[in-house]
Amino acid sequence: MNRFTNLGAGKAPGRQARRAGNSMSDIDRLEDRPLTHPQRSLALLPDPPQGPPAASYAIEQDERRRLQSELDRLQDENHNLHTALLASNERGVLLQEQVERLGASLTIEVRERHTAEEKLQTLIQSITREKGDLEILVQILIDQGDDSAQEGEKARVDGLTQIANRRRFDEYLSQEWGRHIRMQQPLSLLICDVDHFKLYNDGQGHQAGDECLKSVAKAINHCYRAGDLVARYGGEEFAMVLPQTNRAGAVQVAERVRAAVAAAALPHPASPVCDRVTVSIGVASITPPPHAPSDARTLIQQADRHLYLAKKLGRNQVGYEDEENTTQ
Ligand code: GH3
Ligand code: MG
Ligand code: MG
Repeated sequence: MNRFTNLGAGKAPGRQARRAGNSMSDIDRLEDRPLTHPQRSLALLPDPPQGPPAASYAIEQDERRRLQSELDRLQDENHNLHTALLASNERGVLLQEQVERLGASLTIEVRERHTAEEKLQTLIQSITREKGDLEILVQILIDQGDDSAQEGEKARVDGLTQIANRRRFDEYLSQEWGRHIRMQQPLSLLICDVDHFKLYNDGQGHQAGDECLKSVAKAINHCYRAGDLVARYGGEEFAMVLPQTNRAGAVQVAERVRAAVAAAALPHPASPVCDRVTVSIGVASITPPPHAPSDARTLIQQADRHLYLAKKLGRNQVGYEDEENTTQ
């Protein structure tokens, strides 16, 4: 094996490493140092003496061979170390390049993440702002909803007596009329009118008349059951809608109402009927046929007719038809 050739070939990576910016290392120094060739080493040994070999010469030859073999071994070892150093230097350069590449890509990634984080922060801030705005909007809508619900409620209450007003009565009667057409069950209506109320106002004054109407409303309002509606129908007239109630039941309720107003014992000195405030009540009760008109006009007309009858018969009484033919 020609070691010079091998070492010469090994120089190229060393020079390459220096070109890559490495400083002069032990490896380079080792690389540049000329290696001693075994033959040159042999040339240094003295020539054998001329003439017949003596015993000392043989010993010397043995020693020379041993030294030569030791020198060869050391040179081999040197060569191997040199090669290993060059290889590890090359690996080092590759590793450094790899580390530099990784460093560069890490820097880019960190920068990208930083940018993404900034964008995310901006997004979170704008979402938080929008959430705040939406919460305010929702609160405004809730308040408006509450207000309009309260307004709606107010719009259906009579200002004087604080019971349902005519608007609420109309809505409720229409709704119940439709429901009773579907259910095919009797719906009843009472219309109560304060007797000789004009005379009351004339005698007690209009303000006392108002107080009287409040007291009458209170008395009537104590007579209703769940599902019934007591409303101010207009002026000194009140109405009661009695769902799923037949004529007999409605007459009973009407009598209770009449008795409740009488029991309120509101003095009415000018009344030709009684010294207290009294009411006359018209009762209507109808099981609306399946194809009945959608409005409850017939029910109201029947209650009006029976109220007129009660008035005609002397007031302070309940007017109704004796016959059971209340279904129209
Ligand atoms: P009848 O027994 O036939 O029902 O006689 P009436 O006097 O009660 O009936 P009329 O229709 O002649 O008179 C009703 C009176 O009710 C006249 C009106 O001034 C009075 N009235 C209507 N609404 C109110 C009100 O809100 N307050 C007061 N104080 N009076 C009212
Ligand atoms: Mg009247
Ligand atoms: Mg009246």
